[in-house]
Amino acid sequence: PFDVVALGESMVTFLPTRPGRLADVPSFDRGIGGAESNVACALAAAGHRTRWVSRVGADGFGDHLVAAVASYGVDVSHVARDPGRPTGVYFRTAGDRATDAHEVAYYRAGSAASAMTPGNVDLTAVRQARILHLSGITAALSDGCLELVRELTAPRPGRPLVSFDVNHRPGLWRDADGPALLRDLARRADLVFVGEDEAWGLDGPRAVRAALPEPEVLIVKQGPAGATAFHGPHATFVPALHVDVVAEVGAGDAFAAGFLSATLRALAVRDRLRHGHLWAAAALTAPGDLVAPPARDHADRLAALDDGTWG
Ligand code: KDG
Repeated sequence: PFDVVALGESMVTFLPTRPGRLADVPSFDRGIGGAESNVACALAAAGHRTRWVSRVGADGFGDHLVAAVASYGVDVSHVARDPGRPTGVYFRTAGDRATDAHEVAYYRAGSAASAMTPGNVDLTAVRQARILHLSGITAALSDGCLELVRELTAPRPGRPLVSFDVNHRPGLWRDADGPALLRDLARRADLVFVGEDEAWGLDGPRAVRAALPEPEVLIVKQGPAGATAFHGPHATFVPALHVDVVAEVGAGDAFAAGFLSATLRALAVRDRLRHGHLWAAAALTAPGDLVAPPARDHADRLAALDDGTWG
């Protein structure tokens, strides 16, 4: 099996070539994004065997996405092409440093990936994994996608370890049910990543754990302060690194990938969190959604520092 299989929608991304509002910026650089393929690409770049499962249009953007993800060493043999629907794209600004406000314009409604269902995705190929990585974004895309996430998180013998990043994207949910649905899905996973700012209005990591007791490992990300992992009866907090943030988008995916990489290497929970922060720091200091992770020996040396770096 693969170390990690990730399933979800990816998009071609367009980032302004200079600061400003979408209304004003005249030109954009092309990149790729998509929370789950970001995780797959980062893990593959770090030497883990990974597969990304999805659907894209039979169009040029679909060609680009598949080729770009494959270039990281990710298996794309189960990315289907849909001749009747387009590949999603999106535009975003990096954000205003002072106000942290950034604009996101999705063009993904009716996309090939949003038409995924348990019937048109090869579920056997998805389950050929030690870890199956999913996110709440997929649940928001359509009824068929929600059904697919429900199917993949349902208890069954031999199920891979299910990793679920809540990734609440308010702009994608069509009604007010989003948060409740995401909570139900998170409770079915083995390993959950959730940001404090998307944690159902709960106050602090312990309150989040009390509301989500089921997952074997629950990671509550506390923004620039750090992250707490709850595992069995234990709670481990590791402060984040201080970096000059260029763009926050993609940092959560990098954190998840770093944590999963260290999990696959059977490192201690404290070191899983440290690797999460190190990979996130790489993403925070680069403009795109998807950034290569730090080299393993370099990250291992940084994770082992005992000089106050880690509080
Ligand atoms: O996590 C980063 C993602 O938000 C970005 O790459 C695009 O998947 C994406 C989304 O749906 O917002």
